[in-house]
Amino acid sequence: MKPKVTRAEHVAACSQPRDLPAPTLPEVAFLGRSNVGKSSLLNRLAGRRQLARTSATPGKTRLIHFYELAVRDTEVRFVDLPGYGYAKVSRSERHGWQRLVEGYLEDRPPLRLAVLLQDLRRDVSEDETLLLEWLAERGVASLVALTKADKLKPMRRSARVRELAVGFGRTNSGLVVTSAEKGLGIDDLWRRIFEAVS
Ligand SMILES: Nc1nc2c(ncn2[C@@H]2O[C@H](COP(=O)(O)OP(=O)(O)O)[C@@H](O)[C@H]2O)c(=O)[nH]1
Ligand SMILES: [Mg+2]
Repeated sequence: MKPKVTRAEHVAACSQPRDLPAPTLPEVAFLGRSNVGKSSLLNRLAGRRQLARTSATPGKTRLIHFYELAVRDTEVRFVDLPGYGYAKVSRSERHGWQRLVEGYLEDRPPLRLAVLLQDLRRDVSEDETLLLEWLAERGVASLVALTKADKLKPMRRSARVRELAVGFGRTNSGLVVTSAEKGLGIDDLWRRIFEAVS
């Protein structure tokens, strides 16, 4: 059954670790390469068209956005971390991203789960493997969400999912296949979010 989100609102946008809101609710963080489909997936999870803005200029903003959602008897914060791997960023911008994102991930008691998004047509790169290792070293539970599954036909898609499972060194329990466009995998993702926050 589709979980019904009864409340979804943007509560904060932060450009520096010291601006982070006081922790009040369990948090689930979303991260991935620019243009991976993060805003689209957040909107789909929330069942709102425009909660997170989908942008035509990826990588432009470097902010952490916090959203609050109420669903069933659970309240949770979704944390939208800025995308990485945008080709045109300078060294200092890259450094700024790292300071902000690591500053959040490193010291955030309410953080229950980090969801790493990966376009299922892309190969796993060092950006992803290092990030997942980094999270594991700090004891942050992680889940890989493959995005834009609708871009491949079913046969090709399953083959690709198997390849990426190997690439990430994960079984089905650490991986979820999604399409924000078609609504695929949304219930599955919610189920894992509930498991993580309750
Ligand atoms: N076909 C398809 N396109 C998608 C999907 N999710 C996102 N996109 C497209 O990918 C682009 C980037 O999406 P966006 O959500 O803004 O990515 P973000 O930069 O990671 O927040 C947009 O053109 C979206 O329409 C999906 O599930 N299927
Ligand atoms: Mg976005």
